[in-house]
Amino acid sequence: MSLMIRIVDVHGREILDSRGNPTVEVEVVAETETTGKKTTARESVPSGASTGRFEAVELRDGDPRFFGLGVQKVVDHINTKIRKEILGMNVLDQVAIDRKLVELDGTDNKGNLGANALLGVSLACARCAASALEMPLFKYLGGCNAKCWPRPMMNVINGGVHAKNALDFQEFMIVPVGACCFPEALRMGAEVYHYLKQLLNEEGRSTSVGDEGGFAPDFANAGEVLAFLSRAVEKAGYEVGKDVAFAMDAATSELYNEEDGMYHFPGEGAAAGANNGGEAPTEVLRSADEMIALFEELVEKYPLISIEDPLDEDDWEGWQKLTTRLGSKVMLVGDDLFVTNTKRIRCGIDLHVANAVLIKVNQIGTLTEAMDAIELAQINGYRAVISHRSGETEDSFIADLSVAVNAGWIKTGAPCRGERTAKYNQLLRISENL
Ligand code: 2PG
Ligand code: MG
Repeated sequence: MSLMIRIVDVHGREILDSRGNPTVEVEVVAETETTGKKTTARESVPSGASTGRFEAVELRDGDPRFFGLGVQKVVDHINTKIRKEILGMNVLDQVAIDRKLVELDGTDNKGNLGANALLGVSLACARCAASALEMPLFKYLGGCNAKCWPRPMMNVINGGVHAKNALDFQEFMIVPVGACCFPEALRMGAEVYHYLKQLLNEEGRSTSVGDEGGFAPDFANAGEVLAFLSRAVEKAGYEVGKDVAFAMDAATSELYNEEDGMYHFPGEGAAAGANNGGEAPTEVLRSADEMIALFEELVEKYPLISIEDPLDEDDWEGWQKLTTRLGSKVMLVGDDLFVTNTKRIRCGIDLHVANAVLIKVNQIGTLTEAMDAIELAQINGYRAVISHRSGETEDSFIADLSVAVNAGWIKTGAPCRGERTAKYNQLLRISENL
């Protein structure tokens, strides 16, 4: 007879995320049948700013509270419709729970109950199950073969929609490729981060931080950022490329204009104007081919090992061309392109597009579907990069998930701001057991 740990309560509430916007938190209580022991676990839901068009729907109230961003309707769905159906289920039956959630919602995009309602319940059930079994979450999720620490991609320069600076690309990350273990990787990243701050200070540039904890000064373009980061790495006593490499999230769906089919760089244009003695800024525009040429140039010049969303979320043809040209040299990560959705990942595999998938649990809405996406990627030779959102909470679920699935990569911001360090610190704890 299999162990029964019955769900006896589900409770949702509205809390705040790292941007001060409302998000969902869910508590699940389960009772172990044989002992009567009750276990409570809690999970919360992150939220993106540069959301992909094909992501599952994050439901918001749209009334005057919190500028329309309240989640009271979502909380109500959790505490009524979802609670009623989930009560009595075995918390160990994650797949059955997630299927029930998807079925209850009944839409393709989770627009009925909200992916934020489903995800909170789904993750809280998994954490409750692990806790009831007195197992570390990563072991519960991954079993006895969970053994691989993820290399952190630390976003130390923020731009795009994550900061109010002139930098058009969204994220510039350092990757401590020379580290022997996770604590060393984190130390190296944190040291470079502090030297970067020193350098910015010395040059009178801003050291205020963006949504993901990276600095957000004005840089004219990607090349300028990567050159500056190289100096910070050297100043920290590391070798650029050998000890510390770079990664970018270009997040180009935010720059692409469907009407003219071009990528728009307003910040780069303004900087060029300023350098020309204050002439009126002319916006820099690039075609898909020019974007590919730009990335080829950057890869040639800098140890750039990973580029996320280098082209628009629906430009499959451009992605194909780019993958042929750069796929053997760097990781090409689909975020807005794949949205953690097995249908879109399958499409990418068939078209030989990209070679890595960004995994964001809230893009799809349940743990089972996110794990299916990881599995599909991995069995087809695609890397899985487990990722936070720009709006986060102190929750550290994704740290455990990254080890559970032996992903090998995690991106969860700068080594700064509590909601980012929560994940890194959890990985420090987990590393003691690896
Ligand atoms: C991204 C993410 C996380 P957001 O684009 O990869 O870094 O940003 O959560 O705003 O979509
Ligand atoms: Mg992205």
